[in-house]
Amino acid sequence: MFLDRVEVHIQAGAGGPGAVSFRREKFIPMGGPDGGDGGRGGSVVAVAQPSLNSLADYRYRHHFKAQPGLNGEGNQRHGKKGEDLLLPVPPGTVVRELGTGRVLADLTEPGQRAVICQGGRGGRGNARFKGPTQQAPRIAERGEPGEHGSFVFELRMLADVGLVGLPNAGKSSLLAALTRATPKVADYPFTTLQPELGMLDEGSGQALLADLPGLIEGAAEGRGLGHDFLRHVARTRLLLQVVDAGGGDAEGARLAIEQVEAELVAFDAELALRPRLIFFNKLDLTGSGAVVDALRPALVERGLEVLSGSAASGEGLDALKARLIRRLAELPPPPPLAVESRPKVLATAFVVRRDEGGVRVVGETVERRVAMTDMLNPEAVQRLSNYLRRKGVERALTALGVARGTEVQVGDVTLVWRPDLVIPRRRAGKAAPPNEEAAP
Ligand SMILES: Nc1nc2c(ncn2[C@@H]2O[C@H](COP(=O)(O)OP(=O)(O)OP(=O)(O)O)[C@@H](O)[C@H]2O)c(=O)[nH]1
Ligand SMILES: [Mg+2]
Repeated sequence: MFLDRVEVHIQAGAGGPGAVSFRREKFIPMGGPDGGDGGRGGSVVAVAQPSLNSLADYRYRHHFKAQPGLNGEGNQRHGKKGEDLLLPVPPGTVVRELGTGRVLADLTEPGQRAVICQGGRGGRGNARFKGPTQQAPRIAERGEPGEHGSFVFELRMLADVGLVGLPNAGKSSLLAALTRATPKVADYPFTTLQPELGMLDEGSGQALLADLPGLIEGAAEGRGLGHDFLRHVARTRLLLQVVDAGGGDAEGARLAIEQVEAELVAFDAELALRPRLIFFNKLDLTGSGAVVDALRPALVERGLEVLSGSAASGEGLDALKARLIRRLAELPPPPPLAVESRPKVLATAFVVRRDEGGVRVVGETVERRVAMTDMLNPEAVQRLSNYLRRKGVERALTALGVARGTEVQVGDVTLVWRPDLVIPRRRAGKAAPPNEEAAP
């Protein structure tokens, strides 16, 4: 089943917690801190895999989570890194952030990778908290939470030539006649329901052709099937506009050309500038020659190249093939989409607000700091208190009239607001007592 747009929800792994540990050796009763850092959490990484040609693998699975990093250990051993989670996607997949629509990656090259959510860094072990005033720190950080978010994977096929035209013009017949592809052909509109690729192989070169569902008026606004598929046209270097010349109705054919042009432009004005060939099809039918003769001069006047022939009889197809290959040789490959990175620097600002859930502090750095605090460790809680005071969170809570003992939500963590319990930082020279395990 062809699928070219999916929403995914992604969570990278959290970093592992750092360790609190002290060196213990036979004749060294009070060793220094030697707790190692936690391992980095696994990232979630999209990889362009040439064997795929649709996003069908994501039809039923939308949630992806990478492994967390492991705990740091004593003896300065760092925790093992969480394994990255690889998400294979077909080449041509664009990754956008859901909501903002920001393009985060355009995976055009086979094997190309993009980190979508970065794993959290490991928490620091107590060995790293040693300092002149802190000879025996009993503190370690928890790991940093992994990045998370909702994203859209969108496939924009990397074909060279896009076949566009009204339903029934003979686009699929042409694809079948020019390549080895075997698309469905039938005498009713909207036979083609999804893009189909075929490789045109001429001695002088190759071209990947994409047969698309027929366009009708309003396709750019979502009518018919055209809308979703127009984005595949966006990447092609050359458009092959197929026009039904059978039936002897020159006025109808002229309108057909205009209608398709209008839909292309309505979808993306840039498509008006895309190199384009007009191919009058069904030349085997009586009256078709007159249609071509009537319309050709005005088209040529506009700078368009006009060819004609028949997908059914094969007439004119050699010339068409040669022309396609020659034109493509002159056209540069389309550039990948411009990519914007997600902001890597966390916002330092925070707000304190009251809602039905109680009092909440919202702010990236503050939330991260709280998440990385080991709440069972009094020293760590002390440090957090100092941090919240320095940052002005305390002041903001007081200003809001938050009563002592109130629960305050920060990210996923609930804190109890007790400003009077915050003990000032120890002064230099009065280090914390060495821990009991290491004591003789
Ligand atoms: N006589 C004649 N009939 C043709 C020619 N090309 C296509 N047809 C017929 O036109 C009808 C439509 O052909 P398709 O190739 O399915 O047309 P399409 O443009 O792909 O149509 P949609 O997929 O519905 O948009 C079929 O009955 C074909 O047999 C041609 O060169 N000559
Ligand atoms: Mg078709």
